[in-house]
Amino acid sequence: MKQALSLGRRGLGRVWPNPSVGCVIVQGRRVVGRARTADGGRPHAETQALAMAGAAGRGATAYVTLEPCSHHGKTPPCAEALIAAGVGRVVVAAGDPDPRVAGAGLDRLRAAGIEVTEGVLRDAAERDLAGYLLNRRAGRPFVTLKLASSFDGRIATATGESRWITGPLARRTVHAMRARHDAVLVGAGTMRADDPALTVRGLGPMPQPVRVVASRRLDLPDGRLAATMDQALVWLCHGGDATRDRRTIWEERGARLFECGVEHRQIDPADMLAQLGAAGLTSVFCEGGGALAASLLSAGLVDEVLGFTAGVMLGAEGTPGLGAMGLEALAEAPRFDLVESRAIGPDLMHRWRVQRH
Ligand code: AOF
Ligand code: ZN
Repeated sequence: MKQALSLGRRGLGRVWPNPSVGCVIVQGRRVVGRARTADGGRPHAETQALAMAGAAGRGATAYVTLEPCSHHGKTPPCAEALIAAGVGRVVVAAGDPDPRVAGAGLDRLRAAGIEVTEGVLRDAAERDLAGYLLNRRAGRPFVTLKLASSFDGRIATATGESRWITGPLARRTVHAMRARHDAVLVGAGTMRADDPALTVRGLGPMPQPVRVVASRRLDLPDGRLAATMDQALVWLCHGGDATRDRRTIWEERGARLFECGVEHRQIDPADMLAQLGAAGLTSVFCEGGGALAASLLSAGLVDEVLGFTAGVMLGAEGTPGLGAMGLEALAEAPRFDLVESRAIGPDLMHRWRVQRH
């Protein structure tokens, strides 16, 4: 199952809206088939692993990170494929909350006389599949907030200089992290200040996450995003007050537009994430800016924070990494638990998981 999980993790960022499932088929002491959900979400893991195993699948044990599907979707159900291949036993890590499956996959296998074991390494599988599971259960993608700041939490000097606070290794790590998410998300302020391309670069051929920009009025610069429309999808979340002209310009360039509710003169982050979830995203990597990050945090919509801290001091005149959150008491502050901490070149990386009450 550990092998199946590690296979599944390799598909992160490549298979949305589907979960990245891993499957390993074992005959005796020999691995005869192994696969993850294919790029784009199909074929599913099991059918590919079974094809690899061929006749050796008969009487074998299949280890699958997610309950095999039982529905006739765009592909025939994996539960039927496992039965047809004559597999003797199926070991599953996590259940599939998709209402078309939700236990029916396991029932189908048992009804065919296959021995089923569930819950093996379930917690690890639920961590790997967190984005897919959250989308199925709460209708929104998993949100990781990245913050790269000085030791004192600033992201630029008073004059706006921000290149570079963290070192090249940390920036490379960020590119690798982008590739493992379905989408990268930034606010309009960051687009105006940094003119980022938001593509994954310098790592060889990599999946390109959808580039999502939250901009209430669609007043975006004609910069690198507009110049790289062919390199990765561009989705723009805007408010009802974005002018018709601006909407048309971006639509003609190939962007997909999402009209979102507006709250306190900002895009309502819950509405935005619900729409992105409905469009199929299971994970979003938010890279700022401060206003967008603060609105997501205030709304309790950040699941994980990835902090990169550089050994540089910028003082109170520097730009803070987060905008105002409207907090009145410490008890209202969103809190996170440290789950990983490591040095990346001269910088420090911390991964924090939100505390759910
Ligand atoms: C599996 N193995 O590798 C994956 C599964 O649109 P479809 O027909 O591809 O079905 C998508 C659903 O299939 C998805 O919501 C989830 O329930 C399941 N994904 N199932 O047995 C896989 N990726
Ligand atoms: Zn399937």
